[in-house]
Amino acid sequence: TAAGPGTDYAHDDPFTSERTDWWRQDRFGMFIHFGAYSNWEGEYPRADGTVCRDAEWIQRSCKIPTDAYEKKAATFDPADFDAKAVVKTAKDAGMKYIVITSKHHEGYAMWPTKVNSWNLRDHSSFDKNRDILAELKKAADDAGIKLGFYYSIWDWHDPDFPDPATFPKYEKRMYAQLKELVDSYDPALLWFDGEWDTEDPHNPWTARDGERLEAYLHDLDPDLVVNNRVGKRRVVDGDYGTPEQTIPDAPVDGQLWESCMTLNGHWGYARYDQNWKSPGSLVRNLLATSSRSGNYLLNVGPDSRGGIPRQSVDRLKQMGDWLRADGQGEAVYGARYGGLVDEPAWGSVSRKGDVLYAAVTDWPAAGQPLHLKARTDFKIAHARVLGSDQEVTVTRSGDGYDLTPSGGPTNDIATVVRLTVDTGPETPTSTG
Ligand code: H79
Repeated sequence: TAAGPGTDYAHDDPFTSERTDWWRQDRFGMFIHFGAYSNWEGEYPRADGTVCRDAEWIQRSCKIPTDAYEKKAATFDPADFDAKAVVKTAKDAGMKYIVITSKHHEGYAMWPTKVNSWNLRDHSSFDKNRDILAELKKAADDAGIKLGFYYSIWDWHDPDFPDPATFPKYEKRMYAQLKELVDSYDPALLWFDGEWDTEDPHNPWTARDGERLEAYLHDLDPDLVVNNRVGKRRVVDGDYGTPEQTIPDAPVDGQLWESCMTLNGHWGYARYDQNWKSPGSLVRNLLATSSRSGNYLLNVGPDSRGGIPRQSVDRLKQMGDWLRADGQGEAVYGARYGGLVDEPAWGSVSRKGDVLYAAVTDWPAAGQPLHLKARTDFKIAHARVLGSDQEVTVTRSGDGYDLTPSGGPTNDIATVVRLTVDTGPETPTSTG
C-alpha cells in the first residue's frame, strides 16, 4: 500500500541497485510461452472422441499419459519460428526486454541441453542445426533488446524431482542447465516459477534452496536480474515481486515488482481462446503499472509452427503506436509512482523528476476540469497536452488542482497532460 505523504515523494528511491537499473527504466517487456505444450495448440483429443482443452498445463489438466505426451513432442517442428520477427514484434510494441520459457513445468528444454534428451533438439522434428534461444539472443542483441529466460523449478518429467531423497540429483541437473543457459546465451534476467508448495508431483523446494541458487547464479554473473520465485516470494528473495494476472492497486513498499499478464486467457497457445484484451485496456494496464513503479510483462504464445498469433501482433502494434504517438512513451519509460497526488479516477499519474504525466483515459466534457488531489505541497509551473497546442488552465482548487483543457483528447485510448512541477515552498499559481 502507499505510504503517507511525507514518504511518498521518496518512494522507490531505496531501489537504487545497479543491477536492476535497466529493468526499472524499461518498464515494458514481452513474455513468451513456448514449449512442447505448444504443439497441442490447446487441444488434446481423447480416445472417446471428446476434446480436452488447456494450454501449457494441458499435460496435467487433461491427464495426458507420459508416452502420448512424449510422442506428440517428437512431432514438434516450429519451423516458422522467426527470431527477427519476434524481436520486431516486441520492438514495435515498445517492449524493451523479452523473457522466454526455456523450460516450463513439463520439463522440456527449448535449447540443446546436454543434461538430458527431453529437449527441442533431441526430442522433436525440428531442424537439428537450429537453436531458437541462440537465434533469439542474436536478434535481441541486434535490436538492443534484453533477453531473459523463464525456468520452472517444478518439473513434471524428471523422475528424481518429486522425491526429497532423490531431489538433490535433480537439483544438480537444474544447476547444470542454468549454467548452460548463462554460459551459452548470457541472459540479462532469469525468471523462475514453480517454487510453490504443492503435491502431485510434490515440490521439495525450500527458501534455503532459493538462497543457495541465487548465490550460485550471482557467482556466475553478478548482473543477472532474478525474480522472487527463485525462493518463496519473500521480500528478500530475488530482485523483484511477480504479481500474476493482476496489478497491485498502489506501489509496493520495499519491493520492485512486475505484473505478468496474458493477452487472452492463456499463456501457451490455445487455438480456441479468442478472448483477447482490447488495445485500450492493455495500454491502461501499462499505465497503471508504470504509475505505481511497476513493470508490465505481457505474454505471447507462439503456435505449433512457432508463429505468434496475428491477434497478438495486432494488439501489440497498437500499444506501440500509442507509445510512439506524440512522445507518449515518456509517461512510461523511466517513469514511476507520481507520489505528489492521489491516483485519479480519470486515469493515472506517473512521474519522472520534475515532470508529472497525467494520462487521461476519461477525457472531461468541454469546460470541465480534471481534478488532482495533492498529497503534499507543490506548484504546477506548466501544463500542456502531448500532441496538442491547446491551452490547459491550471487553478488551485481545495485539496489540489483543477486542470481544465480547452480542447478534446488527442486519441481514443489515453491523452497525456504533461505537468512541470516545482516542489519548492512557493505558493502555486495558475498558468496556461
Ligand atoms: O507460466 C505461467 C503459468 O503456467 C504459471 N505461471 C505463469 C507465469 C502458473 N502455474 N500455475 N499457476 C501459474 C497458478 C498456480 C497454481 C497453483 Fe497449484 C495453485 C499452485 C499451487 C496452488 C495447482 C494446484 C498447482 C498446484 C496446486
